[in-house]
Amino acid sequence: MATGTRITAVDADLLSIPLERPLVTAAFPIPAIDTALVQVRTGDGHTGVAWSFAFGQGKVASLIRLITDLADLVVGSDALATEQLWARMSKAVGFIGRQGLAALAMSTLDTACWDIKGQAAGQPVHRLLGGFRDSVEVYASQGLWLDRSRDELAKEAQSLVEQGFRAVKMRAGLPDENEDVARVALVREAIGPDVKLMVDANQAWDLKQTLRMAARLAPFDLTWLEEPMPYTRVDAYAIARRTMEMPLCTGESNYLKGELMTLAAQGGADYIMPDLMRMGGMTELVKVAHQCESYELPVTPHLFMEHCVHLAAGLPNVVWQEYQPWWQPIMQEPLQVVDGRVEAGERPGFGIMLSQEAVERYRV
Ligand code: SMN
Ligand code: MG
Repeated sequence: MATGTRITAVDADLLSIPLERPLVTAAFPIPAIDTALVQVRTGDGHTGVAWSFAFGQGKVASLIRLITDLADLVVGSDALATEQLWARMSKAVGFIGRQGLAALAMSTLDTACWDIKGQAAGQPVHRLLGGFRDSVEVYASQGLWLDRSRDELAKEAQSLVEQGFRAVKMRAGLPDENEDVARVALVREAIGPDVKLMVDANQAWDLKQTLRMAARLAPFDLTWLEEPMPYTRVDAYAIARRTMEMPLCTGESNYLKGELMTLAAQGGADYIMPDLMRMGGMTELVKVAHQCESYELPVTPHLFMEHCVHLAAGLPNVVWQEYQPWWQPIMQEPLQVVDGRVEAGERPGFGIMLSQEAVERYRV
């Protein structure tokens, strides 16, 4: 075993990163980004960084308890042995169930170890994964929430384009579907024909309504319609995908690779959207991305852009990273969007440099 990369300590901190205004989706409102920040330290001085989040400090406190429990299992082991660590963690949470908080806890530790893997090799993770591209197309996901008035929606959409985004995602799933259609029309008008537009309904509709809305939204040239139905209805997604011309995107709510691969195998989506933390970390996300390639399916990572730009830069079939700046306040160097793209960068590992001052400020 490489003793230099032996894990010596794991720190897990609860941060509450405030939002300027609460986010409103068809699923739930979000007042702050309560985060479990994990730093895995090794004997030779590397620190691997990852984080997960849950809605509410009580839930994050439980997550942190689970992370520190699993940390006892990994301290003393080689951080580079990610498959072995994952297998041991997965076995340890088998009784309580591997989904939910257990998946998030395993994912933070696993992903932090991937950071160390890159640092130990002196290479950015995207190059270890395959070095397919240097920069990644992103879409703006930080605005256009359901609470925006029509006026605010148009202004915000224009402002995102002025900030350099070439693609934006808006939310849908209001009680009045006429209002949803009017708002999509308004955003398309505001951004013009050349900026890409995604619409996320956060599971608000059933199959009939999804098909009806896909027809009503057809004139607005959507890049994809996201999570229109309850995520568990793989059968309905497969029917919708066969029926609709508009591309269908889902996957963010699934835990672990098995569920997602069922979705891919049954033809439930045109774009698979795995969530790094729900998947079980980078170890499992990479497997999902490779398997999707064999189904000729593009993958578009959900959130966690600081880590997932590396996946998107590394692999050919990983496209459209979601740009969500919730954790940018704790970075020394926020990611820059130029012409709708973000550079994956040349710093070793994920290249994440935390602002310790900001971490202190948001620590609960
Ligand atoms: C989303 C994810 C997490 C919180 C709110 C909204 C949304 C997305 O579904 O895809 O970003
Ligand atoms: Mg979504």
